[in-house]
Amino acid sequence: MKYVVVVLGLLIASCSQKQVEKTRPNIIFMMSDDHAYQAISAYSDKLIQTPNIDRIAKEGMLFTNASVTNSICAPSRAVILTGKHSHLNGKIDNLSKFDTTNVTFPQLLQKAGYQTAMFGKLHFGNNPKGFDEFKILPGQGSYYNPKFITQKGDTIINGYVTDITTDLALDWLEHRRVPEKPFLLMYLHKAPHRAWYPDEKHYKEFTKKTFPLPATLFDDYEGRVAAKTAEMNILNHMLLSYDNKIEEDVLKRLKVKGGARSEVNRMTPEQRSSWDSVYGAINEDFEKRYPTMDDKQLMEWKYQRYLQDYLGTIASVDENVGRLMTYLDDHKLSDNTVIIYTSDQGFYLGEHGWFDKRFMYDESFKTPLLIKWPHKITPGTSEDEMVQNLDFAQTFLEMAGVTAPKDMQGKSLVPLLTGKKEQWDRDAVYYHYYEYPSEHAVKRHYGIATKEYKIIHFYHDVNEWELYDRNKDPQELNNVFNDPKYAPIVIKMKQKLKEVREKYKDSEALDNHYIQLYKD
Ligand code: SGN
Ligand code: CA
Repeated sequence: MKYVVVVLGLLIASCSQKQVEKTRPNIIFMMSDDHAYQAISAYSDKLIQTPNIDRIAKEGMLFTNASVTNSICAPSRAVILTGKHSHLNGKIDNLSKFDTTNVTFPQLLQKAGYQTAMFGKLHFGNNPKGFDEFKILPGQGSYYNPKFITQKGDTIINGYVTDITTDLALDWLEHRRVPEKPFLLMYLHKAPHRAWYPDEKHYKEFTKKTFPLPATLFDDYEGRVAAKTAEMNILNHMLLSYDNKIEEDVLKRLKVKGGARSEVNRMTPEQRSSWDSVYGAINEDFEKRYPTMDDKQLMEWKYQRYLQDYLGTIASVDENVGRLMTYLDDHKLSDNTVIIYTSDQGFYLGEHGWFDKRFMYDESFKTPLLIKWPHKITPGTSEDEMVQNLDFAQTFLEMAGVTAPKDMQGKSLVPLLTGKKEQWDRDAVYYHYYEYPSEHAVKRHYGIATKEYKIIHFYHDVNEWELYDRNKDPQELNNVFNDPKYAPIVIKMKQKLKEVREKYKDSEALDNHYIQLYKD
């Protein structure tokens, strides 16, 4: 009898434990690299259809005012993992190594019983902590036949990076997932990072397309000192070889500065011959047309070439997001899995004549954010509150019932996700970019955005202020900082900026510290 009671007791205990596990959701964090919200049809269908990514918003929430705190790759990832601004987590730019003494949310989830895995691009210079399994790309990684860093050493996997990243995630879900545990899966795409190499199916499709020109493609940067000196203009700084895939021989004949197209050298003979069959014709056509092109025509030609390849890589991302979601459906995992889709920052798709990111102007400051959380989020909702990548760590910890460390600086999004908007009181977000002097020559700057205004201070080798009226001038073409009509707003915004810097523990002393570090 005693024996029966003990066995029964154990059975009840293990059943209730399994039930407890089911109450904590699985979390899939999907992030692409440089994916502009302009290139997700849930935001705008002018450029591309992304039905699978859109499904996350259809069944969940679309954030229309999500931003990053520092619009560049590795710093954004460090903010996401630590829930702390760059000036406190120390990863201010892409060049320095991530300080692994930082506590990250995956470590905390792992400690709380989550099974954790990461696949794809991290870009930290060191391996992630807090993961049961990881297979990550070294640095930026490659599109074709990429190398991966694994816990068992480096390996080259033949194929296309976006498909492979998904294969790795599916293989882990299928063969190594522990069903009794909730899981955290970080599924991180390299695409659509420069230099934009689509797979065969999508370059065949996208090189035939023509896209509408953005209204600010020929921006003259009047009134904006740092915009004028930046080196990311499609006409002047995008490379015909590396970016637009014009062969060196063709450029030599046209007497235009050349450059390497290193990714083609990674291709197998079959991949290369298929590539050349499509891009060879583009080269022939360009060689004929180039001698008669003026600057406007060349700008428009480069813009079209840019978008064809950039969007082609996104079509693969969308299809692969679909593959992963179908797996979840087929294995009855969708119902208890939170899916987040975002990018490490936004990107310019010709707005202001640019490619790349880094600035606090909207296209690179804002980032896509779509979240699906069955039974919690009302499907098909849209949210315009100012949320940031800084908030993700605390959000995931709250979803998992884990108390966040006190020194994390974001705010859990759970109230916004679950219809308790009255608990949300943020009225400004903070931004600080550091990587200068560097590629693309975007000067150091910090600022705040409210729903109505944005104030930015460019410092280091300049001392320039900018103010934008976000409602009247959404394209951010008119810097009204010196307009007397806005003098009272300038006073208010400067005061608010000071308060926000103090709140987040940023300071001139830290600005100088990071300038000094950069020199050393
Ligand atoms: C590379 C790119 C840049 C890009 C940075 C940072 N140049 O250096 O255009 O701004 O990455 O991107 S490239 O010649 O190597 O393509 S980030 O997403 O990693 O921050
Ligand atoms: Ca990036």
